[in-house]
Amino acid sequence: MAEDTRPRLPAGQFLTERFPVLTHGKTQIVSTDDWQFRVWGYGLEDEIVFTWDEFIALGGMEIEKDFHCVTTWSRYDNRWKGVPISALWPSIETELSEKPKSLMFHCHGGYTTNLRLEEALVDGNLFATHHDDEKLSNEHGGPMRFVCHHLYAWKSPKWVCGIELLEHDKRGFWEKHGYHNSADPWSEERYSYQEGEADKAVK
Ligand SMILES: Nc1nc2c(c(=O)[nH]1)N[C@H]1C(S)=C(S)[C@@H](COP(=O)(O)O)O[C@H]1N2
Ligand SMILES: [Mo]
Repeated sequence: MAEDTRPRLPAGQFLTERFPVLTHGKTQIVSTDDWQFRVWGYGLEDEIVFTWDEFIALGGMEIEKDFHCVTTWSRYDNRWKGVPISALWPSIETELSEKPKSLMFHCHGGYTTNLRLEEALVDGNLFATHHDDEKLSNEHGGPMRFVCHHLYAWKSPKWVCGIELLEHDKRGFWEKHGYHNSADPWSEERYSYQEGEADKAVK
C-alpha cells in the first residue's frame, strides 16, 4: 500500500483535548433491555432484527482513531471498543438478492446519515459501546453509536438502531441540510455547494 502522506490534522481543523457534544435535538435515553437493531430495505425480503445480546455476540474489536467534526474541532486518539461492521455485514450479505448502493443509518430520535456501502465497510468502522475504556455516555451516543472513523463526525450516528439498505444513494439529515454527501476531512468536503456533478446527481 502507498504510504499515507496526509497530515494528521486535516486543513481547517484545530485540536482540542475536550470532547464536545454535538447533538441536533435531545440526548436520547436508550436501554439495552428492549433494544433492537433492525436491517431492512433493498435486496432483503425479510427484515433482520438483533437483540442487544445477539448484536454484541457478532464480535468485538478495539481501535484508536482521531475524530474530526466539521465545526472544526478534532480530538486525537479516541479509543473505541465495540462490534466491527465487518462482523455484522456477512450476516446481512448472505440474505441479499441484490447489492445495495448505500446504507442509511437510523437512530433513536430520528437522526439519519447515509454512507455508500464501501465507505461504511471501511476497515475499522465499528458500532461502539465504549470510549476511552468507559461505557459510552448517553451524550456521546450510548449505549451504541456507529463510528465511521475516516469521515467527518456527522457520519458517526449516535443511538443507532438500524440500517436501511438503499438501491440508490439518498441523503441523511445533515446531508439534506447543506452538508456534503461524502464528508472526507482531507478534501474538506464540508458543504453541499462544494459538490461536483457526480454527487449532486444523488440528491
Ligand atoms: N443521533 C445523532 N447522531 C449524531 C448527531 C446527532 O445530532 N444525532 N450529531 C452528529 C454530529 S454533527 C457530530 S459532530 C457527532 C458528534 O459526536 P459527539 O457528540 O459524541 O462529539 O455526532 C454525530 N452523530
Ligand atoms: Mo458535527
